[in-house]
Amino acid sequence: MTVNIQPKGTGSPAASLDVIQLYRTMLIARLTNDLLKTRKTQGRYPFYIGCAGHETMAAVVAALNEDDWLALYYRDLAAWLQRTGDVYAALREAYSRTTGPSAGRNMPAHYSNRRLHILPGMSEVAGLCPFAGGIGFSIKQQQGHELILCSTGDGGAATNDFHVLFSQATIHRLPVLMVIEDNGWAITTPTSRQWAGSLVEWANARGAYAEEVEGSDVMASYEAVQRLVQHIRSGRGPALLHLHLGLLDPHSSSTDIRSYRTKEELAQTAATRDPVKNFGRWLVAQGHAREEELEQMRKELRAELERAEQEVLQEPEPAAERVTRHVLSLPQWRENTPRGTSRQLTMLGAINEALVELAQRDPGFFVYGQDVGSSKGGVFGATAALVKQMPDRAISSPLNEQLIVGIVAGAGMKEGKARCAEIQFVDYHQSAAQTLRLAARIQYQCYGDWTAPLLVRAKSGSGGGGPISSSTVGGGAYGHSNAGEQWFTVVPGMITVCPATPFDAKGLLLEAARAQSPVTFLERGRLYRSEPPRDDEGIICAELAQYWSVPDGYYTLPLGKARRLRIGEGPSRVAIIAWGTMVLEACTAAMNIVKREGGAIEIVDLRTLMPFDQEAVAAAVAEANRVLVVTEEVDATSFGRHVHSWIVENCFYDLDGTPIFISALPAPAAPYNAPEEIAFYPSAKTIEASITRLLAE
Ligand SMILES: Cc1ncc(C[n+]2csc(CCOP(=O)(O)OP(=O)(O)O)c2C)c(N)n1
Repeated sequence: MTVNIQPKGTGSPAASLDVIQLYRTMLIARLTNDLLKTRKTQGRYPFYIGCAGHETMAAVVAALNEDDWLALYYRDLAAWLQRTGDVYAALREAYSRTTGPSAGRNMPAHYSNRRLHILPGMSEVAGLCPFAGGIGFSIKQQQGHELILCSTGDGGAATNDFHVLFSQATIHRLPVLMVIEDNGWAITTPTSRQWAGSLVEWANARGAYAEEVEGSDVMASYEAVQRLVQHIRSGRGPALLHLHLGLLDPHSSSTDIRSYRTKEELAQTAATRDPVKNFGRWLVAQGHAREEELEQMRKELRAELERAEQEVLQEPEPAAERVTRHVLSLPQWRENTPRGTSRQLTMLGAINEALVELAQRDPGFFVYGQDVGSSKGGVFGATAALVKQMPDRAISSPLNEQLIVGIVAGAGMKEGKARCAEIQFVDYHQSAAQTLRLAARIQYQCYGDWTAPLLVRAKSGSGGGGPISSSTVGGGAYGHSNAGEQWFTVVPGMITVCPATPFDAKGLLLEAARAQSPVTFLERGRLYRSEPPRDDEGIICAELAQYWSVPDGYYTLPLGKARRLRIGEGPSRVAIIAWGTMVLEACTAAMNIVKREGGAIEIVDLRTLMPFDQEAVAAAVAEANRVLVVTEEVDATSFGRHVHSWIVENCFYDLDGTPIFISALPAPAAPYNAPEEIAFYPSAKTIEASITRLLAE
């Protein structure tokens, strides 16, 4: 099937549009809609959401180039058909066939095709918007000639996600065309509840060129889009189209249309605002076609669709065995010996070096976050070296964490490689939580067609500098001291890393940038400038101190592999499972006990929290027969509790004593004042007391 696709780089006038072909595309969308609606009523599948009244989107896409990017929503079947010509996709998604755009995983009407630049459709209304901003950002960074169209409904225009896109696009003057398909309703809620005043005036006042148009007038819509596209392509920044439409069907197959719309309004909408009928009338009036020809086309297309449906029904359905496929992509680690000279470095120094390495090796790599482009290199100075050496790769963002994650995630999706978001304090990632979770889901939801490589670095954990035991208090308090792992390790599809030493921080960060799944890289604030831990007599822990020596240049360390540290001689008597700051606390505790009592204690530094190294944990427990898990998360549902529970379930017969769990206390966060803060966190002393108790059991 041929479609109305403009070749690259042309801005052809409306006259060059193949109007018959456009009508045909819109008609296929309507006929597919009607067929699928009927099949749902016949009980052939559980759900259908339609496009009737939104077929004008074919004309919107007809005004674009074939390599422009599309972030569509569930009413955009006509846009999909206009870009792909694929009449099978909607049928395949409805019948959940492996041949469909999501290989049968997503609900009907969620369009996606990486090769054809169509982003994976999300059920979360406007959930794609922040990613679309990231695609636009990447196009601009790479001086591409394309643009991205991002569509959503009038309800979608009220979401944070849409407002994030609007800010991304206007602040950075991105090549983004935002289309609000306003059909008057968000399920049963009228548009007047979604925004106040004029959307066009609002957008124009805030830096986007905006127009509104009656969408059932297809040619007027096409011409409006041409003007908006011209504005964007001339480098003047984003544009917004407020497209007024009439919704001809209920919201979805689960909605009773009569419960919120009157008979009269429905009849009026169908009579006057049906874009397919209106466009057909226009074609006849303008002499492009005769009514009988359009009717003949309708009959032929309906027959063609029914044949396609029969073919689709012969295609395979997904097999249950594949249910865990495409959840996570860990990079295949390649053995590499660091060749650079080693120097003593802080973790902050190691992170600075890793970011410069990444930028030098990958021309598209950048760090994006609050203050990261200042000469200070962000509030902690992690990008100071990057700013000095390659200033265009450290880009300061507005103060909006979802906006930050969206830019980086979208750019990573487009380029197939992770770019880096810096979240100043992990506590503040929360506005970005939805975008992060969606990024982690993308690979699964489209069965590996798209991935969302994304590196999120965040300062996390107790405030202050140095190990808790040797640096008194930190004063991080609320908003600056959350551990964070409890938020990320529960997200399927996400990798979570938390290094304890400078050597590991650099090697793991360099490896994390190779992952195709999103990585959250938790940097413990206390460890940024920390020295190696010491025992009560001030003796440095040599087993750990060696990892303050960091090679120059590039090296990587495997994700998903723990580091096993043995303090003392002989078989280990206790295994301590720890990560981040707690590795240092555990080393101090172990040194004190071993000095007093002899023997050995093993500390398993997980390094990667999810997926964690189950083999190393099981081996350490099997040797010591006693185990202790220590985390600085608060005592609620937490990652530490997960590891503890995994040990109970999987290592039960290796245990000679109760597996101990140590965490911060069950309170919202560490208070600012010193006595309460010290009481809040676990420290070497708490760990030491637990080891003594465990050994006496
Ligand atoms: C973030 C989010 N909140 C709620 C829902 C449930 N929901 C699905 S569609 C919808 C209405 C969307 O309305 P609008 O954006 O106007 O699009 P329309 O369906 O009218 O085209 C809602 C509330 C959802 N999918 N996502």
